[in-house]
Amino acid sequence: MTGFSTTGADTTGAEPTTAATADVLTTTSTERSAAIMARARTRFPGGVNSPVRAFGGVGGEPFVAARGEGARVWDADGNEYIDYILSWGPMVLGHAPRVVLDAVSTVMQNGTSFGMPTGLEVELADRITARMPHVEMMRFTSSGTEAAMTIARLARAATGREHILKFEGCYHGHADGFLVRAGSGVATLGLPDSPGVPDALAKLTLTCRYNDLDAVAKIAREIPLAAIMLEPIVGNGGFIEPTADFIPGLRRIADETGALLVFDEVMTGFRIAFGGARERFDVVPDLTALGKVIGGGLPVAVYGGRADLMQRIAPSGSVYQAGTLSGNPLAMAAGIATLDALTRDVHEAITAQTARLVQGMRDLAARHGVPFTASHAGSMWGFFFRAEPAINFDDAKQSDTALFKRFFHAARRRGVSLAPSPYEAAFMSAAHGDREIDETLDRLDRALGAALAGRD
Ligand code: KE4
Repeated sequence: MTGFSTTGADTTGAEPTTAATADVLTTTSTERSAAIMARARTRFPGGVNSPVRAFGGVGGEPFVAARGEGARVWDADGNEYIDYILSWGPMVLGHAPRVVLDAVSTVMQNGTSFGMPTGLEVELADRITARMPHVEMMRFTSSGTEAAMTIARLARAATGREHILKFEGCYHGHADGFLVRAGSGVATLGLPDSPGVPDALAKLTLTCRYNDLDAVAKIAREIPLAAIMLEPIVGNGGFIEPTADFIPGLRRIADETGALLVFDEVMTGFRIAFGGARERFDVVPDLTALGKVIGGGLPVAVYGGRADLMQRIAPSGSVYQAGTLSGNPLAMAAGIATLDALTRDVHEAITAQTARLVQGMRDLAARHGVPFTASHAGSMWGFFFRAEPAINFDDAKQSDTALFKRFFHAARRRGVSLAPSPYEAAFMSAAHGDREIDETLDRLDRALGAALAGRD
């Protein structure tokens, strides 16, 4: 597949500006990045506005982004990288896609926020329901945290029950009740769970190991659950897929015990399948959270599902949730343009590129003789330095995280931007053409050799 040029620039022929032929980036310097971070540390905790960006999981100086275009990002010192963080999932078309820039530029001429309904919200909602018919009714928020926390509130109101079951390593945003054995930055920083969460609240969140149906059945029989909530494919404990019987089993247990089944698809939505987890696993949840891709890089998330449940949300019902910038017209425009460009054919093409990268990584790891497992679902992928696939977060934690850290830095030095944590998934975009995949595999091959030799 040639590069999906979404920025107007021909990404297939462009010569990378960094000396990619050298083994490591002939980096100009890191002075500008370091100077920015020195100032940032006087303004923000850890110098960042979200913990995982601080590189706590891998050490070293954080990446200070300056610009992105297609599959590539440049740091504040002008070093170029092929990017697989992609803003932790949203940039499914690549950075600065022309279709999104044009849509947002057009809409912003009419104003940027009204605090009133606009037609754009309905346009984006129609596109979501067209691909996920189980999301019969929905409500936009500005973050996945708001979407997930409201689902918890709604599930408790609808069932009259208080306990929610989540899975170790899954992350559903930073609302108090979810910071219990969570994944993502909580796991990356090895936080025992977050101080400040009242015990009385934490006790209402039960956890068990992902893929452990027996444990779920036991808990659900003993304690009335408002909801069983999961990432249909874990992206916040590293990339962990469900066993074949897991999600159908959760549906059965939820139906038998009166709990609601909730898919947190903030990360998996429009990535693991064109129609998300319902299409991939043929299981219909009662409620769903979405985010990231549906905002095309602007702050958008949504919660929705069965209309009879959603009608309980104010002002139709009495379950309260609100947001000043919910349904923001610029964010709606970015989401509409993204989903319109993300056709089934484009999704399949990105999936094929992801498959090529994952297989290429398996092959290079085998050549180096290192225990390695990698997998993907659609345009979301991940890997661990361990021999067998991880089926739960305990498995993920037993991977070779020391080698991951060396590999991460060696890859960065060779112009590949991976997530700075073994407990994060990676992503692919429509802008990653054959050239980017080939360059990536060559650079990662050399990076792994350096990491195994203890070199940078
Ligand atoms: P936000 O509040 O960050 O928009 O969404 C929270 C959230 C909810 N559910 C899932 C499955 C998620 O992956 C997320 C956020 N994902 C992380 C990446 N692992 C966001 C990156 C960050 O925290 O900086």
